[in-house]
Amino acid sequence: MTKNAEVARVLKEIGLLLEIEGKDKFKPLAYYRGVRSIASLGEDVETIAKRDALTDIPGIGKGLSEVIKQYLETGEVELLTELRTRVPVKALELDSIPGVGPKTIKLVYDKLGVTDLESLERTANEGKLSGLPGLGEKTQIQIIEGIKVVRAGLERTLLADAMLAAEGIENALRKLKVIKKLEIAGSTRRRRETIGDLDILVVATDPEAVMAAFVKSDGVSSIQAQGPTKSSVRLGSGLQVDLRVLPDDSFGAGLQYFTGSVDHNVRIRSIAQKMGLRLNEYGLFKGEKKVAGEDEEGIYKTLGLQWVPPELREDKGEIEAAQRGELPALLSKDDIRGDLHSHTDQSDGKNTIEEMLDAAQALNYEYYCVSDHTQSLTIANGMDESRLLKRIEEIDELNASGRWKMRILKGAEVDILADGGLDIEDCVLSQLDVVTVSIHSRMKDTKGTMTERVCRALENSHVHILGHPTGRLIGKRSEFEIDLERVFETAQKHHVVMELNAYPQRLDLNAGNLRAAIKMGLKIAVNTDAHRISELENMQFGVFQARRGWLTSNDVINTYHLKELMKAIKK
Ligand code: DGT
Ligand code: CA
Ligand code: CA
Ligand code: ZN
Repeated sequence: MTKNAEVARVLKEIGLLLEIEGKDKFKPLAYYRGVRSIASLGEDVETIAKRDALTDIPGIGKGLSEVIKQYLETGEVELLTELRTRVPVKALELDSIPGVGPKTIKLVYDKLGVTDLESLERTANEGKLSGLPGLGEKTQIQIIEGIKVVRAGLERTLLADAMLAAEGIENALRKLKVIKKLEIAGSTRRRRETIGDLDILVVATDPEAVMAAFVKSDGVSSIQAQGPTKSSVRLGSGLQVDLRVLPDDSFGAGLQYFTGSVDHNVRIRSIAQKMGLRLNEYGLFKGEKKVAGEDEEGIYKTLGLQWVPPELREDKGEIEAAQRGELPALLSKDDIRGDLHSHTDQSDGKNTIEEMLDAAQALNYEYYCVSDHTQSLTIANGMDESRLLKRIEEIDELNASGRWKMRILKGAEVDILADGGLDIEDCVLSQLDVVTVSIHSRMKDTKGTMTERVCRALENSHVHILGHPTGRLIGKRSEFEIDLERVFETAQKHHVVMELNAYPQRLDLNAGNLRAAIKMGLKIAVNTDAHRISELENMQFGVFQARRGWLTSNDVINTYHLKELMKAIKK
């Protein structure tokens, strides 16, 4: 992992504290500029520092480069330590609240002595914010809402981040010769959107050696408990990791138990009881005799059930389906034949179209759709009709060049305007292979207005896909107010596909929405919305979420061969 995000955070905190201190108007701006350029770097900042080329990065001058060097070499920055004593404000924490920026932080610190999320919440609930200059009743409500969103996100970790952390620990542990088996269990195995803590299970010939190595893993910041069969540590990111050593002959029972969910397990245990059996984390027992437990399959089979994929273990009907032998054949990553939503440097993507195509080709895709933003999204440098027409021509040439075996599809992510109209003329839309429409503005519209807006957009006869239908960003922004049932009905009528956006912070639609959508006969497109090469890998998170929504390959149009895909989206 690169240090870029860490460095950006350090610069951001310095900028914020300088602005709150208020001695210099321009210095904070220089730091914010630095944050933006470090955050969008294509290269590891540490590598650049080693070449002594930090000042070559646009926006990084002598002063900032010294700060970055100090941080990379010592893990600390003198200026930041001093600032934190002079201005005892948890600036990053406050800044992460939607609707709260440097100006507000300075104001509430100066006038009310607010220093962190808790004291801000208290003063907001007491109604003290709305009396401040430039801060009305409405902003106060927005801030209270924002704090709720942040709180929900702070306590849990995004699946993608948790899996990355798990992978690091797993790789280190697997190097130990004494480890015979290792599985990640808990909510991570069930691929929930967010993870409370990591649960790792192992079988080992020397448990003490495993525990000793585990508590010293990279990234561990504190040891919560260390015992012969269970240890817990906390990582620098705040994520807790539990490691359990299980006996080899009951590994399946332990894996089943610690995968959860609790609700699923309660039901499974009661099925066992009704059969005169007893199930716990050591096995399935008839009296004293163990009848299953070495592997999970044996447990489910003995209980008269199909083996249940972990993504379904939420007691949402999977047990009944498993009893009837009717569990769906869930989508798998190998079923995916292409990606229908991606960006390039034509709008706000980081890579050129050629770079994105090379990366997509390496994934063995049969087709790949390039879908940059359109004109009303000015911050993303969206395309107008003339740029889009040029893009269409360019893609025709790229297809003709024969450089890529896959078919390059002509697309756009077209903005839905305030009234539900689109910001590209129909005569241009009609020349595209795949038209995705999305909401990127006025996200606070009332439910009625938002539903009307989206439905009207879906009525346009050139529209194929509704992008990230609820607009949520996990831990950052709630879903828009929208009547999804009506949206689904309209989509069904006008033959529009729903997107499952695989971006780890979006995962939009969620599992419940997906199930509702396919029940109505809608089709789904699982798309990465990649803005850079590395994000093409996010397809896996879309597939996990699709599985949690009970989707089979037949429900997902980008599992189809090109010909069938084109037929499926044809209006
Ligand atoms: P999380 O960590 O909040 O994202 O969710 P989980 O599901 O990973 O929950 P966690 O870490 O507390 O426990 C891991 C699994 O262990 C859980 O899914 C089921 C099992 N488990 C834990 N406590 C209990 C319990 O009291 N009863 C039963 N039946 N199972 C439990
Ligand atoms: Ca857990
Ligand atoms: Ca746990
Ligand atoms: Zn979008």
